[in-house]
Amino acid sequence: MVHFTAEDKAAITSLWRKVNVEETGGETLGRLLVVYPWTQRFFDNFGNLSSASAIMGNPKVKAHGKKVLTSLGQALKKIDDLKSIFAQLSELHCDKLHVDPENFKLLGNILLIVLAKHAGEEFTPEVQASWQKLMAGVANALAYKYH
Ligand code: HEG
Repeated sequence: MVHFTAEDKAAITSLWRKVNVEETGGETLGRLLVVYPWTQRFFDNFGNLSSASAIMGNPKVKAHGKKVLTSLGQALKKIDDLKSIFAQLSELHCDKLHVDPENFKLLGNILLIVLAKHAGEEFTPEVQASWQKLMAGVANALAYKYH
């Protein structure tokens, strides 16, 4: 189980306060679909995903990216209890969406890259370590109900 220290929590929330969920969410999901094109198969009802610029400008990608980051933001309020926070979403991604849980790790790492790009100096090694821990915990929680 991932344990978050007081320093982790402070580092996570201080960066989170500056995140625009729509912009960062859209860029994260868009880059996931560009960098790992096989992830596009889960979004075959999203319209035009034919090129990097089509993906990055696709309004459904932006809207869904916002949804994912909003859900992450909710989870931050109960960071010591990620497993219960994500229990329902874990069941949904497993039973209904059939998303391979490996993809949660990929998305976490893409999010880290997008955060780093926007945060500049504030993205210290310590901040990165806390965020990597968070996204590992989230990926773990989302995979927990898989069977
Ligand atoms: Mg998932 C739906 C959260 C990673 C594919 N995802 C959703 C929903 C939320 C969510 C809140 C809406 C659920 C609902 O409608 O009740 N997703 C979420 C988080 C993370 C994540 C927090 C990781 C941090 N999702 C993820 C990944 C993939 C994926 C990596 C696939 C590569 N999600 C996916 C799909 C849907 C959702 C296909 C349904 C989209 C739709 O058609 O509306």
